[in-house]
Order: sequence, then C-alpha cells, then structure tokens
Amino acid sequence: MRRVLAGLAATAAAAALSACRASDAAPEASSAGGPRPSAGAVRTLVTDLEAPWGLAFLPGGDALVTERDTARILRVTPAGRVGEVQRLSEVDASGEGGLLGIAVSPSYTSDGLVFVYYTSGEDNRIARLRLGGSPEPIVTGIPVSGIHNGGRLVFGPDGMLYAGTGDASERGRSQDLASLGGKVLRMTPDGKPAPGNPFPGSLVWTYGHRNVQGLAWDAAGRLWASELGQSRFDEVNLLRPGRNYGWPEVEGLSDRPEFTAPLVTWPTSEASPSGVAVLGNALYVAALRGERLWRVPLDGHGGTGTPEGLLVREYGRLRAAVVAPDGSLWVLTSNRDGRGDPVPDDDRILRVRP
Ligand SMILES: [Ca+2]
Repeated sequence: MRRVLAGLAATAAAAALSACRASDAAPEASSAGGPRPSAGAVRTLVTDLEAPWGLAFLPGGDALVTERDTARILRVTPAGRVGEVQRLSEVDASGEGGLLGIAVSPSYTSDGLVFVYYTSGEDNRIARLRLGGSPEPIVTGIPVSGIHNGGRLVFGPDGMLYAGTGDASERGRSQDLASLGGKVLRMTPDGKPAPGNPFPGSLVWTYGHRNVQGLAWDAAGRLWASELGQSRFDEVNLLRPGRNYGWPEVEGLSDRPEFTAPLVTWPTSEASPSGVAVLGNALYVAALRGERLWRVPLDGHGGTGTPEGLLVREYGRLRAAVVAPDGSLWVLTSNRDGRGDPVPDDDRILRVRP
C-alpha cells in the first residue's frame, strides 16, 4: 500500500509538473518515486539451504542454524562458510513441525550447551546437547500437530530459557493452564519451572497465544513476541508474566479487560510473522506470507510506532531475524518450506544493515 501511495503521489506530482511546465517536465519525473523505506545494505551471505528455521550465535561469532525438515544443525562463519555439525535422528519432521528453534547457553564457554526445540513422533520437546552429541530432552509433552507448533527459543537476561509454543490445532489449549500449548514458557536450563513464574510449579509465563514463533528482548529487559493470527490479525505483544493474550476468545484488539491487547496488528496477508529481533530502537519482524521484514519503531518505554515494511517481496518468505555480534541482522528465508516459491539460490541467509 505504501508503495502504491508513493507511486500515486509521484504520478500526481508529475501531472502537476506537466501542467505547469509542460515544455521542460523531465520524462523520468513520473518514475522518480516518493520516499521509500530503505533496508540499507543487504548481502546474501549463504545460499542453498533447506527451510532454515532457527539461528543463534556462538560466543566466537559463528552461527548455528537449524533446518526444519532435514533436521540438520549447521555452523556458519561470519564469512558465510557452512559446515554440517550433525543431523538429529530424533526429529520427526512433517508439516510445520521439525527441527525448529535453537539457543546457545549463556555460559556456553564453560558448559558447551546448546538448546533445541523439535518435533518428535509424539510431541514437541526441548532438549539440550553438546555439539555433535545426543539431545537430552528437558521438556516433553508440548502439543504437536501438522500446524501451530511454535518453536522459538531464546535465553533471557535472567539466564532463563523462554519458548514460544502453539495451540497445535486445538485452540482450547491456549486458555488451559494445564497444557503447554499456546503459551510462552519460562524454564531453568534444566527444564524446570523457573523461580518466580506466575503459576506455581508451572512452566507457563504467558498464555492465550495461538502460535508464537518470535521472541526477542529489548535493552531494557522487555520481552517482545510475534504471533501468527488465524485469518484476520497477526500480533506483536509485549509479554508480562501471567497475562492472558486472548486467543481463541479474541484475535487482535478487543475491549475485554481480561485480555492483554497486542501493540501491533497486521492483516495475515501482510505479515504472518515468525522470528523477531531488537536492534537499536526497533523491533524487526520476519514475515512469511507478507514476504518482508517489518521494522516496528520502539519508543523505549514499551510503546511502538508505525511499522514500515522492508525488503517487500524481494526475497520471498522470511523466517527469522537475529542480531549478529557485528550489529548486523541475519535474516533467514523460508521459500523451501512447502509454501514458498523458491528461486535456485534459496534458501538464503541475508545480512542486513538497516
Ligand atoms: Ca492476542
């Protein structure tokens, strides 16, 4: 819409020019365009991946990348060299399930631990492993389905591990505090309910979510989440412990005070958000169906400004955005996930300097 409006404005400006100064109106005036959101410098760092899903950086600056369907963990250098670390035979990939999120222990240099979220034959689960070793499940029983498996993992500044889950096609789970589906979970690195969790003895941190695939912290210690809507509204939420985010009673905004309202919503055709990242004073949201990187301004006090779309339909579906040690954003495409329209180079890792 923004581009259409810009185009219309340019056309109107050109028409005005030709009306006033028909003799010297430059022909290219109509194609000069108005101000357009810029993604800054974009470089393709890696090509030929297969539905990459999760990305996390190791202390030395290499990244670990998961591939959903092949169940591979890859190691990628800052220069874009790719090596396979291992393939997890425990993963049962089908539909939206497979090897999903990955997180690196905050004390990796001493414990060497990496955490993964994956679909097994019977559930979604979170496991820890040392690279090359076998995964040791620490949380099992997260509901599984062909769709809405959640899957994002991120450590908080409190040293706890946070996971976004999905309703796994049974929407009632999101309001059921006894189910791990449709929640954001907070756990110790052993997979136990973290001290201070809002519901005693429970991993649940927030509930009433449909399918959380994006989690990121801002500099002030706020946790932001993206959530895929059903047919009307995708959401960006600011997470506060114990809050109910409404699904399936409401999708998007509502006036019911028992539900915490999203700060940003989009029509699902413009977003379908997966991974998110905070860089500078903005939240970056990787959009699948929307095929763009949304930049949501953050006001530093928990509020948001008007989002703008970057890379609109330039690289197809985007699955994740993560801040690299050098301050760039690494962005994963997701054109080989069965819903995309891949080009020969897909899937890719893009390095974006917004
Ligand atoms: Ca909601």
